[in-house]
Amino acid sequence: MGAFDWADPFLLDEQLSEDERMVRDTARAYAQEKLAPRIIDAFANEHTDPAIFREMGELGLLGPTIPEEYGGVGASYVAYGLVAREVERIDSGYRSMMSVQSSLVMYPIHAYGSEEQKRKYLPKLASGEWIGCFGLTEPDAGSDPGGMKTRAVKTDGGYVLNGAKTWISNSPIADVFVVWAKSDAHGGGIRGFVLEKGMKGLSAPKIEGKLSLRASITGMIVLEDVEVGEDALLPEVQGLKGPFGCLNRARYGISWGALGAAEFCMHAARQYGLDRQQFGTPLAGRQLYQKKLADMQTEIALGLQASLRVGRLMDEGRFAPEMVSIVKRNNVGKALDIARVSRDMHGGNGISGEYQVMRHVMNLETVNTYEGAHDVHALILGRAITGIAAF
Ligand code: TGC
Ligand code: FAD
Repeated sequence: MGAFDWADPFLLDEQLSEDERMVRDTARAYAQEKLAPRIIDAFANEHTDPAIFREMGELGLLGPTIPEEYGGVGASYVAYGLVAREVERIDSGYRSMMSVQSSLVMYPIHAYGSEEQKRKYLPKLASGEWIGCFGLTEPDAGSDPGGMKTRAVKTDGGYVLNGAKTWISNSPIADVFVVWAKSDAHGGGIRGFVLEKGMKGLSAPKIEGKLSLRASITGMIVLEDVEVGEDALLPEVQGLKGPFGCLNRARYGISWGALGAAEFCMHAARQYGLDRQQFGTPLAGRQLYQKKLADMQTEIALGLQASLRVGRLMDEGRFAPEMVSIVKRNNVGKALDIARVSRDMHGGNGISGEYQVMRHVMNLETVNTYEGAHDVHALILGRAITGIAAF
């Protein structure tokens, strides 16, 4: 008979390769030593520290799946998921900063870009010298990005872009903007463009006063007659499958990340219950308290195994987007429930910043909405099950 580890019930650790464990350990040490001491103040003061990109870049945590010749470390998607889990164990906002840079900016430049674009942008994005953002959502096109109004009009030698993107992670501090627009030169089809800070007509105002993801800056991207050359177009993709190809990777990473946040909340509730005495015994000695911990442990263990399986299939080139919808929807929804229950198990202390579980609740509300809202992923699966689109 084997031993049972309450913190790793299905022995996930031994299902990883040595390289994956090494990346995980690097991310864990960085997150615990450098991110954990900053987060309470950063969240309270709505402060995003751009130095975090350079620190992560130095350790190879940005775009880790990108090949070494472009500045990545050629890691597996399982390793990428493990990084997301360690970073989001501290805060979903820090994972957002990392995953936008990796899956939504570096991935499309690598997958759809020209050789010149790859050489120009990827090494600086990998090192964190440049910060990237991804503009898909618009004020009137969120769950339905096909309804976007941003337009690229062909000119001699380039394009003129007009439109507005909103709720864009990293945009106010970004150097590189991957923006999706309908292009008249391509029959109104959706094309990707790589824009740069300082271009005339391009601005990225901050969205103030968020009550969630406060350590990760969010803004708009406003495009007013922004003129770009032909070299700004991502040449190798056309249509919604361009942005969705990026979202598959980011959503997959989030499925791991959210469980990192859930693990933090479960571990915190366990410790709190062991330390806190009421009615003459530790709270952890009560049946109701133990049932909540058992439910948390079960969902986390099952969710991690599912993400590991999807990651392995991604590494083998055999994943389908619907698999990603299952793990994104399930793991984030369950993580949000776990964070809320952990908050309850902390009693009044649960609402204080010091205990951190309320921050995870507030963050996971966003994570449940972005990258395809919880119900939108249900509809993606409903379409796959029935053959009928119910969006
Ligand atoms: P639909 O007709 O289904 O598809 C249009 C074309 O796209 C292809 N496609 C995909 N390709 C690759 N991967 C996927 N997951 C794909 N899903 C669809 C499809 O094959 C088709 O290709 P083609 O060649 O036939 O044209 O499109 P639809 O308009 O009906 O879409 C419906 C729906 C609900 C699936 C989609 O619109 C959706 O997923 N909505 C959610 C929007 C979303 O996730 N937005 C995320 C914005 S970015 C963000 O939130 C970043 S937060 C990051 C952070 O801070 O961490
Ligand atoms: P809506 O689409 O208006 O949805 C509102 C509600 O209606 C949801 O509950 C949804 O599930 C439901 N709904 C929608 N359609 C249907 C339907 N057909 N049937 C039933 N119910 C439906 N976007 C980017 O492009 N880049 C980013 O970097 C980025 N970062 C973000 C960071 C933050 C902090 C936040 C909050 C958002 C970010 N987003 C980003 C935007 C995010 O992807 C969208 O908020 C998300 O896709 C949902 O769109 P929406 O907010 O317009 O909601």
